[in-house]
Amino acid sequence: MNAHDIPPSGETKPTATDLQRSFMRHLHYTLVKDKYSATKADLYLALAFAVRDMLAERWLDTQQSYYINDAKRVYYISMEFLMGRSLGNSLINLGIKEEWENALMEMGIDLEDIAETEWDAGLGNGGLGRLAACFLDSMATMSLPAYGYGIRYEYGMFYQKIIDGGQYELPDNWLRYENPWEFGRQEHLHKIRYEGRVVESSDPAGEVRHSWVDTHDVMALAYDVPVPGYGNETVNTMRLWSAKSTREFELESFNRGNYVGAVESKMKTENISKVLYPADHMAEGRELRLRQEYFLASATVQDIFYRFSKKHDDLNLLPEKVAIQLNDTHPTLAIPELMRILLDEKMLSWETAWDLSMRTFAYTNHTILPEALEKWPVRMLEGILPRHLQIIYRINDCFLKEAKARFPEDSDRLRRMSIVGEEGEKHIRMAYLAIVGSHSINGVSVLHSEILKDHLFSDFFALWPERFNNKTNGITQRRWLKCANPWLSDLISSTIGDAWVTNLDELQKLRAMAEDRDFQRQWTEVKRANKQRLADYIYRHNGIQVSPDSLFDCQTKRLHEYKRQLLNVLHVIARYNRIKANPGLNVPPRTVIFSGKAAPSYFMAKLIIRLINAVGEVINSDPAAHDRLKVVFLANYSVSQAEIIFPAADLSEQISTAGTEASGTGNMKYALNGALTIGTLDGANIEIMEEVGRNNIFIFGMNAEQVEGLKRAGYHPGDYYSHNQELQQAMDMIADGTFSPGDPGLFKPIVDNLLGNDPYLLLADYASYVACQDEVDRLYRHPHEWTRKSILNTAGMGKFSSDRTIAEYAREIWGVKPEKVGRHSRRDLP
Ligand code: 26Q
Repeated sequence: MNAHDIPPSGETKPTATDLQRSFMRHLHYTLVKDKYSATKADLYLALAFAVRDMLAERWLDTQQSYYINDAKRVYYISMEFLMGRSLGNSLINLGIKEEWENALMEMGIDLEDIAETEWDAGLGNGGLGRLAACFLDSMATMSLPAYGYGIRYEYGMFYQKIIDGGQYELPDNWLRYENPWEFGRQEHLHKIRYEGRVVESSDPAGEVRHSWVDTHDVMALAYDVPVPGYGNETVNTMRLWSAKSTREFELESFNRGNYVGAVESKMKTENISKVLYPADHMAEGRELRLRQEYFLASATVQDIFYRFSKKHDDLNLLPEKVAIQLNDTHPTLAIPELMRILLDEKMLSWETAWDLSMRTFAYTNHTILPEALEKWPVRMLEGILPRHLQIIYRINDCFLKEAKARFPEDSDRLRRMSIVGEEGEKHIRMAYLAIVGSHSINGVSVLHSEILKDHLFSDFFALWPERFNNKTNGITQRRWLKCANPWLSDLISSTIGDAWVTNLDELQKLRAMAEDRDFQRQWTEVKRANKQRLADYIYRHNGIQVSPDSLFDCQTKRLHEYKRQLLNVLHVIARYNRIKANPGLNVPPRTVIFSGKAAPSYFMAKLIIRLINAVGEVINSDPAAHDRLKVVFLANYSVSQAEIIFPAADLSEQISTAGTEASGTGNMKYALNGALTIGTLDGANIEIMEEVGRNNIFIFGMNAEQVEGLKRAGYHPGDYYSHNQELQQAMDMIADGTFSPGDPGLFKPIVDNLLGNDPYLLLADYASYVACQDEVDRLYRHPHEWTRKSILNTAGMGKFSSDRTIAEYAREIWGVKPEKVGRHSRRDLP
């Protein structure tokens, strides 16, 4: 029926009347609202439903094409998908934003205004979750037969409030309002089993077989979200699982007569998909997290099997038809789960099952920080997943045999490599399980992949060098330039055409314009307008007035010691002291902007947030600094807030200790929007430098090798402190309560940490960082030079499109090819 409103995809664009009719129909019949009763949220929903209708035809056609042509599929399994808002992105990818803008304007409705009522889908912590979202966009745009599989958390990443300078976490009840982008699929449900015990028997051939019995079961219910490609007919699926108690469970427990008790335990089973863990590191073995990971792994593997089996009964075809990418170790239980199904249900031999499984799975590592590496106590696995523990032990036995054949007499090495760790409580090392069970292991930047081979996984690299490879991260230019920065997008497109939207290398053509004064002027005007927009946002949310003529110096990312927000703060304090000591000091005015969440249990990260706000309080209220320095902490960093910040930034802070940030992707988003980077030779910063040119980036500090060297030689932070007057003064102010007069000792732990056992060697890079910031000041005094470099940054970002990243995964790991979407008749009923 909707097809009566909006003509089907492809051929012709709908007229304003078509769009208005569809919008009004949803307002009246789907929402039952009129102009008197409709709220802004209703207008948003009516529009979302109308846009959704336009995806439906393509979505069905896409899935039907994959099915009919029996395409090889790729499954991207991730505990996190940080999608942000969908409306603007769908409009852009459908190529229909302007048409809707005009159609709504004729009705007196401002598209941007109602789009803002959409709640972010914040089902992720940070980099890893957003990478998954960018990958989905690229896979759809490149017409790859791909699926994202994740969990439909009822509560996403917490909402961050700043009260008296400190972080408070509020639940993100994102499903409170109707979510127009999801479709519950009651028929796609799988039973997920926990606990119970394993029974051994022999089959007719005399083989030992295992059955897993007396389990406690939960159902996984599918919710599908459309993922439209840009400018093509593809709409892929992101399938998120939601936990529901089983019917039997309900019948049984309710019949026992304890009604309230039964409801209580029903709620407990449904808790599995309740909340995203808000830590981007491993908080000590939380049982619920393990249950979540298995829930995702098992539901997804069962679903993959179901889809595969509709077309095939020869299991040997599995690796030819299915590629599974594990987004870090979080979904690694998919490996023993696939093995369990092949062995216990399909009755394959161990050797066959293992060979098929290995050729299907690939693993991406996103961190080398020891505290983020997943380890699960054997005791916990034994209770929750007894059959999987057996399988993991057998995987380990087979693996250790292979390793021993290759390294006989090297028992030290074998102990190091064992999937079962024996130090302290016996545990399973999930990264080793993922490596042993995958045919491909990749890092996310050149440096990071080298560190994996040379350090973290060097024993495995020695055994299987051919399995290791690099896939440098990327970002989707559709969201991070075209949607987020329409003014710059228009300027670029009117200058070099719009092919960059699907081929980011096209941006190179901007190089020729870098010195063109007229182009520079337009470039500056766009930046200035974006800065005004951010300044308004800052005023609305923080009540602080900042000048769009000041240098916008931004560090937005999770709060983490290794990311060294403290290095930035120390520089801010030193700068403030310079201004105080020399009231006539002629420095370009700066606004230093921070945003980011701290894991709720991460004491030091939360204290750093307090410090940033306290320093801001002092500086922003000091008339002496008034026209030269402001410090802003924006609450609740999110995808939609990031979309306002990136386009407005002059300077991007990427200052992690070399060797700690696996890649970074914010660094790419800033540079794409014309910010200059001040950064260390870490993660993808190195590759950004190579692409934009050494003269167009501010590099400081030790490289990864020097960091290693200094650690080996012995790091003595006290030396830096006592030999640098400015540094000493700044640290003393933190320690002595200058920023916490009511509680002078508040920030002492920060200084103690920096002078104690700081694994991130912050003080060692301080002098180099400040000198580099002085360079930044010098360049900012030459607006033409600055703008030239800004243009060259955008122009050099072609490599960092997630389209390039995905093309590499598709060719080198997955073996999947673009699948053209055909038009299929829908007049035939089943
Ligand atoms: C693990 C166990 C239990 C609970 C939580 C976790 C957990 C959750 C999230 C561990 C790590 C994460 C997230 C990691 C992450 O975001 N890493 C970032 O990945 C980006 C994409 O590759 C990189 O650009 C960043 O450098 C990296 O820090």
